[in-house]
Amino acid sequence: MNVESVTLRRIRMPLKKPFVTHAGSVKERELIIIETADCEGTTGYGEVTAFSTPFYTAETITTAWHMLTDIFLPAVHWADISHPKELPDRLSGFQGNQMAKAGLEASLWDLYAKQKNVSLSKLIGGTREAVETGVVISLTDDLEDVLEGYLQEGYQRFKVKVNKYDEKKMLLKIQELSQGIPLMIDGNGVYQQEDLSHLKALDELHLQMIEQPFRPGDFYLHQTLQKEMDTPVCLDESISSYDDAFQALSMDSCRIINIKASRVGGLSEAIAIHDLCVESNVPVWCGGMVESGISRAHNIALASLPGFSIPGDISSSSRFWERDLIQPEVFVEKGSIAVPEKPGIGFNIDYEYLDYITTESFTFHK
Ligand code: OSB
Ligand code: MG
Repeated sequence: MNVESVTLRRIRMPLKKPFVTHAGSVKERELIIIETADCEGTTGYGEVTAFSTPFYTAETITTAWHMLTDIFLPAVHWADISHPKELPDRLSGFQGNQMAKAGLEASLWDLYAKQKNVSLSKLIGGTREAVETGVVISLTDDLEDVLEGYLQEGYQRFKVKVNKYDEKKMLLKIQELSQGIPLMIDGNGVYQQEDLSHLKALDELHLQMIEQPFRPGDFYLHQTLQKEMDTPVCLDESISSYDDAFQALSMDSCRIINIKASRVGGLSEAIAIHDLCVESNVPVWCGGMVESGISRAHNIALASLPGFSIPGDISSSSRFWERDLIQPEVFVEKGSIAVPEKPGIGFNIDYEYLDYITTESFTFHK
């Protein structure tokens, strides 16, 4: 791939309004944008979607910066890398830190697709011209206010963050306002063993699924719930690798998987999980990380694979941002986003805005 340099930019993007879950609130989104350049000056972009604090997974933007600058970038023999899928193997001696690894791999995928003059979607075997999508309602959003706009954009599924034991009122209100659009909740691991019967009682709401009710790592409790519940269980935080997905499906701990390339350590691992789920007849959807357009563009390519048969969390740029980092911005119409046909991720970088929100940068030369 002739990688010459890798530039990291730490950025701060102001959100229109805070994104709130029971575990944490994001007011300003810190991210790391990674630019990989080859010897001809072609550039690829990726994004590290860890948060400023470890409320979702253990990584943070600061730990990812450290891993990349001090450990991962110097450890790779860049001259030997001929395809992005070789990166995970070169970094396999280092435990965890999936989001740092995934951001770097993403920048290589965009670069490689541009070198081959093909869209990232086509490169990985995407079959969709448009991806169907849903949107997430955060805990403090005013329901009437946000639902009206989301209904106009045609989102095909609503997902809500919940307050434990106070879910039902909110869900009934959304169902009343949302014209039969599928509805699901995301527990982010807030429930415990004593909540099994409480969760089972949610069957009466006919939710599309319930995402990550128990803590990551607890395949047993998810299995127990799925045995007793008609509503499909979907795993998010529990799946940080192909092996986790294999375990979850073998144990029937879930019937749906939310795939985030960042959570599983990169696009190669995400594709492997997708392929396993297709073989096992388990539908998947693409999760979101309150990310910039760069990561959103990668998600669109991933979600164009055939197994992504459920609308994901890929909202329009305007869901979170006054101004996004890409041109054109991501636009949802009738609940779908067109998959770009241009090379790589298929969006241009808004360099002026990127410079404006950069707080620190670092360039590694091979
Ligand atoms: O659990 O899917 C999650 C946002 C931050 C942290 C964790 C999660 C989320 C979301 C996705 O629900 C929000 C989005 O990007 O649309
Ligand atoms: Mg989730």
